Amino acid sequence: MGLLDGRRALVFGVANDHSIAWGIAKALHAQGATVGLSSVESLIERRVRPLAEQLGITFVEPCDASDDVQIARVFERWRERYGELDVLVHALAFANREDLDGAFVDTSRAGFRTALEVSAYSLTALTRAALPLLRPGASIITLTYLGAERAVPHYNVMGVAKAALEASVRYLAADLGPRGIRVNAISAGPIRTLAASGIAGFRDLYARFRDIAPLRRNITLEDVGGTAVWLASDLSAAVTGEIVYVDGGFSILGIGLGE
Ligand code: NAD
Ligand code: 0WE
Repeated sequence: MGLLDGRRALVFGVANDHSIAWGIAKALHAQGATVGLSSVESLIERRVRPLAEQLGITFVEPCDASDDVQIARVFERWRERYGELDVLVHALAFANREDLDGAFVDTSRAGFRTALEVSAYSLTALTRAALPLLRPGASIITLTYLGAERAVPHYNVMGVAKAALEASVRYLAADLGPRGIRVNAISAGPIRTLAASGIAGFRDLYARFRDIAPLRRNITLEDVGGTAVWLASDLSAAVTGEIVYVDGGFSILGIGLGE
């Protein structure tokens, strides 16, 4: 008996086996959910299909979350295959690389727009397209980071995009609550993924996290997957509009003196 037996889940944002989206897909699958994966076209055949095969997942569809035509198509395919949707996972973000380096004050209008469109608006776009398939009891989960609330060196415009994403979670939760649909975000501590690799300062931030966080360790895909299972299941039936911290307690500290 799994916590998610009979539930159907569509997970956006798989790039490789280090992706948070993949960690969540594995955790949902392990609890009995039927899982589908979506990613950008360029990653589908080489990266995502082989991972899907590991779990016997057959729904693997491309979708650029900044393109309404592709969004409409992926949910139409889902409807043809599975009819309804119980769990929607949004685990994607993008800002231009040059905006994650240097000073926030230098963010261009175009860079600001890209980060907000791909990383924040996409949650509302996916939610609206999914709505006809969602039933009472459905759960929508997105991923955010502490840089939404605090100024984290180099996170820059992504912090502004995550602030917009977190506000979107509250407005979507207020909109969809009357239909029995919940919307929450997981605020994860730093994890070594493709999106975190090669970023100025991430190495230091990752290494120091372990010495400062109350639990004195880094965050794993299993940590995030476990919380996603809880948010997807009826164990969290009265939880909506929340930002759930999966960060070993890092964000509760007034000052991190560490070891
Ligand atoms: P990742 O690189 O594995 O995943 C990011 C995904 O976003 C990729 O699959 C990429 O293809 C996708 N993406 C980018 N632009 C897209 C677009 N236009 N349309 C569709 N997909 C697009 O990295 P990750 O760390 O697993 O990131 C997943 C989520 O977790 C992001 O929202 C990120 O902000 C968040 N997050 C990450 C960390 C961390 O430390 N890694 C911490 C907290 C939150
Ligand atoms: O949300 C993120 C990263 C999102 C991200 C990463 C990239 C790298 C490659 C968005 N866009 C891009 N664009 C690229 O070209 N995280 C929470 C991980 C992360 O990124 C940081 C962090 C943390 C944590 C950047 C600076 C400081 C901390």
